[in-house]
This record gives sequence, C-alpha cells and structure tokens, in this order.
Amino acid sequence: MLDKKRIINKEERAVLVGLVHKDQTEPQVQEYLDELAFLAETAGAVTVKRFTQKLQHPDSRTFVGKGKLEEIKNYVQGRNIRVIIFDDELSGAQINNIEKATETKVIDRSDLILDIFASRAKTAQARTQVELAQYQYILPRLRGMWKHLERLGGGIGTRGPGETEIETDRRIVRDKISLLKKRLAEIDKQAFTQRKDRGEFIRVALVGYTNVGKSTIMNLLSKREVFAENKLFATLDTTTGKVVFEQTPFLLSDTVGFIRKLPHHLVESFKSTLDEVREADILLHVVDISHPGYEEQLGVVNKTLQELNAFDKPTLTIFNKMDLYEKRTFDEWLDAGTKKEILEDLYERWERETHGDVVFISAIDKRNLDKLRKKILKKVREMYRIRYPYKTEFLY
Ligand SMILES: Nc1nc2c(ncn2[C@@H]2O[C@H](COP(=O)(O)OP(=O)(O)OP(=O)(O)O)[C@@H](O)[C@H]2O)c(=O)[nH]1
Ligand SMILES: [Mg+2]
Repeated sequence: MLDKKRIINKEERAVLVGLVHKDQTEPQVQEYLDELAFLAETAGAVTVKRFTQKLQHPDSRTFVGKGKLEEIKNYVQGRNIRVIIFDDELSGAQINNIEKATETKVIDRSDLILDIFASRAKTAQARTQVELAQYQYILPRLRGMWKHLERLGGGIGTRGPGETEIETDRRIVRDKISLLKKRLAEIDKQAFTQRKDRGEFIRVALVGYTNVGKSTIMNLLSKREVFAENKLFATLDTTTGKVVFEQTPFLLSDTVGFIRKLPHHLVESFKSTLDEVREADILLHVVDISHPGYEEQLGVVNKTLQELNAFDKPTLTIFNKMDLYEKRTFDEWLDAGTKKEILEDLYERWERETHGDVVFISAIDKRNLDKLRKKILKKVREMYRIRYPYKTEFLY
C-alpha cells in the first residue's frame, strides 16, 4: 500500500529546492538547504544542485512558479537526476503536478525524514512508530498518489480510479493506522511497567538537535557504547543507564534528536519514545555551538520541548564541540588575548541567559568534562533534596 517509489535509493542523484519567502532571508534558506543536503546524504542520495526562488506564497499547484519549474525540468532531464527534493511539505496534488511536469520523482522534507527514520528503526517500538507516522502522512495524500500510480500504469484503456477505489484505499490505510495504534499502546504499557521498576532514582535526559553530540556525551558519562556517528538521526531508540557520580546514583537517558520542521505525525507517534523526556526530572540540553545556526536550533528544541510539555524542567545547557567552534571562529593569526576576549563574551552572554546553568565542553577533546560532571551532580543532588527531603542516602 505504501508507495515504495517515494524513497531514496542508494547513490541517487538529487537536486534540492527551497523557497525564499517573506520571513526568511537568502542565507537562512541556504543554511536550510545545507541541512536538507545532509538529510539527503544520510538517506543515501548525492546532491548535485540547489534551486531557490523568491515567492511570497508557494504556488498551490506546483509549489514553485512556472518559470522556475521549467528551469528545474530543463536541468534534471538529460543529467540523470533521479529525484527532486523540496524543503517544505508538499500536497499530494503538488507532488503529482511537479512529477508530471518534470518526469522525475519528487519527495519532500517529511518524506526524507520518514525515510531515514524507517531505515534506522531497529526495535519493534521504533518500527511501529515510524510506520504509523508514514500511514498518517499518506492518508490525506492518497488521491494525488492514485493519479500518480495511474499514470505509471498508464496503458491504453486504463481509467483513473473511481471514488470507490480511493475510498477503499482510505479505509485500508485507516484500518492499518488503528491496528498500529493498538500495537503501540501495548508496547507502551510494557515500557511503562519497566520504567516503574526503576525505583526512586532521579532521571536525567540528554536532549537536543540532531547530530550535536548527545550519544557521544552519553558514552563519556555512562561508559556505555551508544552508536554515534556524523549522520542525522543516528539515535532513534532511548538508551538508559545508571550512572554514579561521587556515590550519588542517577539514571541517564540518550534520546532521539530534534530537527526543524519535524513532521507533525512523527512527533505524535514518537510520543512514547519521548516519554523518557517528559518523565525526566532534569534535562541536559546539548547544543552544537560550532554550527552557524546553533541559536535557531536551540529555539527549535525549546519549541519541541514545549509541545511535549517538558520545557519547564530544570535544565543544564551544554554547549558542545567547542574545539570545532574555535577552529571555525578563530583565524590562525589571532592573538591569545583577543581569543580569550571573544570566549569570555560568549561565556558571559550565556551565563546570563541561562542563569548560570551552562557549561562549555568538547566531547571529542574531553575538555571541561570535570566541570560538566560537577554541574550535573549539583543539579541531581538538589533534585534528590527536593524529592526526598528526609533521605540522605543518595547524597553522600
Ligand atoms: N569536533 C567535534 N565533534 C564532535 C563532538 N562531539 C561529538 N562530535 C561528533 O558529532 C557527530 C554526532 O555525534 P553524536 O553523538 O552521534 O550526536 P547525537 O546528538 O547523538 O546525534 P543523533 O543521535 O543523530 O541525533 C559525531 O561524528 C561525533 O563524533 C565534539 O565535541 N567536537
Ligand atoms: Mg545520538
């Protein structure tokens, strides 16, 4: 039932398309397209070119304007480009119209993210969650896709599907959705029981944008071997481990990363994986400070946390990848005094904005890890005191 065609195959050559509208500047869109290219690479595609267009509103039929569509078509035909990837969510009709005009497969950012999630999902829980999100995504787009399939089948005498066929398909997809929801509810129940068995330990969760270094930090703090790599969404499943700092034990969890424009259904269906975040006592918000868009990423994460009702938890902000930040910010000939000044300005600003709940580290160089441990320990002990005022066994 799922249209298997709308996924990326290995080494597929791709072009990217982004719109510059009134709320975003050209450099911002280029940064978004950098991220889209990274997503495409993670899914296995090779980006050959990017197209941008200034438009107040996306065209309801073809997303970009007529002239731009013509330009894209001329480019992709004859260059062995197999897929056009749009940075924004498209409607079924838009996908259909653009594919017809360019004779090339079209996918959008949500498709790409769902595709990556699908290929990375290992556990039954993650797989069920992704499948649910995929069906929910497809449901309102069925009509457009039918037209598309009809054209592919396109032999003489093939007629388009009647309303009844679309209705039948909708019913099949709806049935599938309710089945998956039921299955998830059962998995959730088991997970909930497991979490309840964890006793009175304070729970700390690593959260943050994707690829900022959460799993790397998890490995450093808990001496675990969580999979970490320079790809987006390396982590889909939550890993939890017991950590003891100076005789104070607590539970530390590594969680799935966030990204801008995360498909709504994905957040919805990943709610159970994200329970770990919602039920945490303390959040460690990891930020990749070497990324040019780190402040926007910080905002995206905070917004997602708000959606999960987890924004008001005690939070320690961890600015990671200081090594890379310095490499990118400092010219070689800059004198030590100026470097120090730049860093102090940075520290001061974020100390102020986070009321001191901040630490700057490099997980790769293992820089400032002692400070990180101390700050976490302080927060954990505070939480034990609040939670169990008459128990001291956790504190000393
Ligand atoms: N230069 C530098 N690279 C780092 C640092 N910390 C992590 N990395 C690299 O950043 C990449 C992503 O690290 P992960 O730990 O997988 O990041 P994550 O936040 O768990 O990512 P997802 O699970 O994909 O959301 C890896 O290639 C790490 O080696 C750091 O302090 N400096
Ligand atoms: Mg990870």
